[in-house]
Amino acid sequence: MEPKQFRHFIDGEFVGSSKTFEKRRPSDNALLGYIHEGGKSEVDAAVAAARAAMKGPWGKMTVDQRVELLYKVADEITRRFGDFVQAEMDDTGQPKSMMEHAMIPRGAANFKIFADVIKNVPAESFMMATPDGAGALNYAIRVPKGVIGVVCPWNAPLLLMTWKVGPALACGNTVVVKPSEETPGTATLLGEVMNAVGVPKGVFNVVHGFGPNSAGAFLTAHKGVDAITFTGETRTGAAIMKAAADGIRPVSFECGGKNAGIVFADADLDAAIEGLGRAAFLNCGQICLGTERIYVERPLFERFVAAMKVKAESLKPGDPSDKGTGLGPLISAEHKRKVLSYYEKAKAEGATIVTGGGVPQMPGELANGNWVQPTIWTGLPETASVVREEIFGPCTHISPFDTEDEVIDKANATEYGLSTTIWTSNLGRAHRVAAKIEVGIAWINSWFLRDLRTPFGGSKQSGIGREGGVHSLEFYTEMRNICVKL
Ligand code: NAD
Ligand code: 6OD
Repeated sequence: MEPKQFRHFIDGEFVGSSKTFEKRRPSDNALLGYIHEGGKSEVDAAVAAARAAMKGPWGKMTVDQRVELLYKVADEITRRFGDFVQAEMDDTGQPKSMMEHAMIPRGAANFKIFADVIKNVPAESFMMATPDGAGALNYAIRVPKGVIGVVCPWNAPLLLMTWKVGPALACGNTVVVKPSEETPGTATLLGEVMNAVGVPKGVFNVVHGFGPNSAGAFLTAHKGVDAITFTGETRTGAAIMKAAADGIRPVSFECGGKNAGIVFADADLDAAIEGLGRAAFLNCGQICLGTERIYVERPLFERFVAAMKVKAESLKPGDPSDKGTGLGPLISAEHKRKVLSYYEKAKAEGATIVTGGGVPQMPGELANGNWVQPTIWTGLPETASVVREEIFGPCTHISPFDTEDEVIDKANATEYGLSTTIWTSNLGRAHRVAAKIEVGIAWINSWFLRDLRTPFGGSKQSGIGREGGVHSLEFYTEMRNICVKL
């Protein structure tokens, strides 16, 4: 495999830096390529290009023209589907089927949905009385915020980048994206797509690099960035918020979680196992909405644990491009060390290990990858670190509960508030419990079922603001009221 060069995309051109760092495949540690590390000068150039583009043809386009271009972006992603699947699979090591059925189609859908939203959004207006009797008309228009800094994580690179870039561009902004240092591939491809369909230069820019003292920190501190949208860890969000305070620039944050799954004894067990098996292990547990703690009503507890064990053990780790592969690796050796340190903590804290807890035997070159076993624990108190802290691995703790109030209290006893998933055949109880869990998204008898028109985001330390459908417009546009004296 010839190593690739992951260059920045600035003002419609791919440009390199003198410093680079290695990108290795998570599945077998093979060298995939070199990522160019952006510093202050690359960020300055990208922000300058983005500011200039606001004044160029992009800034003068009608909504219809922008919508048409964004549809072309989505269609070009679909035309180059195989390239996107391969790039994301190389970067993350996750199974090809997930790339084909979820990650890459969502990348295209994120452009279409926000193109449709901006085309159809109504404006508000008010007639007011005036002393001379003639009155006045107020109407609001939405204008772009300007240059948006987009800081992305590695766990669903294209999906999460386009979830921000789609609405930002639909609203007429320009963007400078800082992809995760772990996953450069699809951001680079998206630059090619933008050029292929004729998005004006400077509208979409990418600067690769790290966070602190690197591209991420320079971008978020840059005075030429008008607003910052970020997905990643809560403590990174806190650092970015400090940078954004200078210039009181608005932020939209989607951060970490420690989401509770709740299973009542009247739940459809097979459906709950299917849903919670995905919530615990999909993407090797590296989904912010996933479930690292599950509470099961006592009469169902033993059967549930036994069935989840079967589910976990049925997930076969393997080459991401093989059809039978059900589990990918963790993103990096560093993340593997973190997850395994929690596996050790669970043991030290007295957990019963129902399954997993270690590293699987992998054949050939795959033995060099970042593999860990899907793991289930029981028997820990609510104070245990694996029950309290976000691990971001394929692991979950299952404990029994006796009453509705008890499980609501347990689910809410966390500084996070991203999502929950509730399983019951009693719909009255489902609605009642969903309304009481302090989260941005509560799923009932489902998990990660997404309608892109709905508000998405986190409560408490899981985020600031909501994106999705018209809610994205709150962040990506400025509302201006125009008052006309008649
Ligand atoms: P991370 O916070 O380590 O990194 C995210 C991005 O921030 C990267 O591009 C990184 O380079 C950059 N960054 C780091 N420090 C920075 C700084 N000081 N200034 C500017 N940029 C900086 O997160 P991650 O490890 O890439 O992703 C995993 C985390 O993301 C988990 O906590 C997960 O829960 C969270 N996440 C949340 C959602 C959500 O929708 N709520 C979605 C996906 C992931
Ligand atoms: O579905 C989405 O829009 C979204 N932001 C998903 C986040 C997944 C986190 O890992």
